[in-house]
Amino acid sequence: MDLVIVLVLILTCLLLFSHWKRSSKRGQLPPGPTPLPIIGNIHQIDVKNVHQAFTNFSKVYGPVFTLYLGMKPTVVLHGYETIKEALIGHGEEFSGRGRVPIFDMVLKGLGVAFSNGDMWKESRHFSLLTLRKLGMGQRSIENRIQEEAQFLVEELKKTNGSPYDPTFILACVPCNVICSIIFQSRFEYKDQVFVSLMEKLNANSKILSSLWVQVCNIFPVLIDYCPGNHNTWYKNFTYIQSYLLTKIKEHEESLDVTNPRDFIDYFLIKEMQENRNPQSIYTRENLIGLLTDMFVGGTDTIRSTLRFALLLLLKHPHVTAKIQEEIDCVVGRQRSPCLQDRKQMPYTDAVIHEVQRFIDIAPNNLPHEVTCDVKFRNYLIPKGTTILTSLSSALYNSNEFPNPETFDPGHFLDANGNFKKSDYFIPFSTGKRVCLGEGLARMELFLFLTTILQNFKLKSLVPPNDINDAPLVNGFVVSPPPFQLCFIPI
Ligand code: HEM
Ligand SMILES: *[C@@H]1O[C@H](CO)[C@@H](O)[C@H](O)[C@H]1NC(C)=O
Ligand SMILES: CC(=O)N[C@H]1CO[C@H](CO)[C@@H](O)[C@@H]1O
Repeated sequence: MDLVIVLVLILTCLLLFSHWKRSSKRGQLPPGPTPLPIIGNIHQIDVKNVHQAFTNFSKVYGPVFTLYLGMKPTVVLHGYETIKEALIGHGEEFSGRGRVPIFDMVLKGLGVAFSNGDMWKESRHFSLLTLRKLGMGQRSIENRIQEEAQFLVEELKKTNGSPYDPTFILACVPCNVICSIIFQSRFEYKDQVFVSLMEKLNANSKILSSLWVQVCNIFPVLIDYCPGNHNTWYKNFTYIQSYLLTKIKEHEESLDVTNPRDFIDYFLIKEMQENRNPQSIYTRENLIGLLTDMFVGGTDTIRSTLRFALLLLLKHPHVTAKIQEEIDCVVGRQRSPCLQDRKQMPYTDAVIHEVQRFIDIAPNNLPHEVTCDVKFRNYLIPKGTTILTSLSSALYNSNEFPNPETFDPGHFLDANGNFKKSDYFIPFSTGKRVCLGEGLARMELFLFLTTILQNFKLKSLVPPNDINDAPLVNGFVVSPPPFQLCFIPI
């Protein structure tokens, strides 16, 4: 038989099969564009402008619609009200994590970010509680961040005000904060062990944003059968995880149960208490999974936000000047900024919120999954269906934030210049899966940015109006275009 005929036959069968599947069991899924066999609706989604593509679909099909990414139906939730109704109103049902095959490869369902069920619940509860405990006391997380901010300032001084690309250092800084929380010590930026850890992390965040990996996530069979950079990804994580294992072993030898020092110590203590329980989540493998989650979740997100913040500050020098006035007035030059200062610095607070709103770092959140059959707005979403939530649609809502395409700290200020909260501010998502590091992230963004601006004038290499702030959208996290700037000591 002719190859073409075979292909046509296969395609026809698949088409019939997919129609049959949709018209029977999946009959009550929300409406959406008609999918093609195998690729589904992928050809109808402009990957360069997913937000606009989703907005367009929502105009035709309403705020809840179904897209087929490959063969899998995915329900998209568009608009703040819809997202709130699902992630908060039906919090439990929408709290599952959708499958991300490339992460399953390394985490195997362990840890917190890509796990489900009791593993997720207990891991999340433990992590939040431990972060809270570590947030208090003499060596609190705030102190650790302040200390790291001073090291950053020293490093930036070494550039002598010459043009500098801060991409690498701005990943080192949040990574060191995680190290400090997990195993109590930070690294010198030039430390060989640290540099190679950073290289692996950076290489992997590049891989995560490659087109090939997006394809693998939609067609997971490729991961098992094709060569490709997902293999480097796996090896790099294995390297990081074997380093973490040596750290855990060191901790076991020096553990003092009456005086836990860091995240690993708290976990080991819990592991000892639970060792009779065969269902315990306190296992070596899960600890490594949790630590990997924190490195991955806590490094790239902060780096991208800080870099983007610097770029926007260069583009809007009057905004920078106003923050520096506020720093002069509230903090002065003699001491480091601390979290207490934030309450008296409404303008700075508004700018940081506006940066996060404007850059919209995770436009479609991490995928969720419904944990059981859910009736939602007259539709029936079957258990296990992937749910995408368009965080962009809330952050760029034009009633809540007039002229959403404009960077304007006024979006978070009232008429008297006080900070104005908004429910639509959900860059960390919302509900039961809300970013586990939100508190930590907000501390870092405030302390790092104010410490930088307390110590340096930022100088752009091109006139502010010529600065390109078009984001590079790829994978889960958005990043700014490459740029250099000068840090001129004040
Ligand atoms: C600007 C900084 C950050 C942003 C914008 C951000 C954003 C997000 C988003 C959108 C999610 C997915 C929420 C959902 O599924 O509904 C998430 C999850 C998560 N983030 Fe962050 N994040 C940031 C920083 C951090 C930091 C510093 C950590 C370090 C501990 C962290 C750890 C995590 C973890 C472990 C999860 C998974 C939570 C779960 O699945 O239950 N993130 N983050
Ligand atoms: C959205 O719709 C507008 C007008 O119908 C069209 O011009 C635009 O190309 C669409 N954008 C995307 C990304 O699909
Ligand atoms: C251990 C390992 O496989 N490391 C790789 C991490 O990623 C970089 C960049 O892709 C590779 O060059 C390394 O070999």
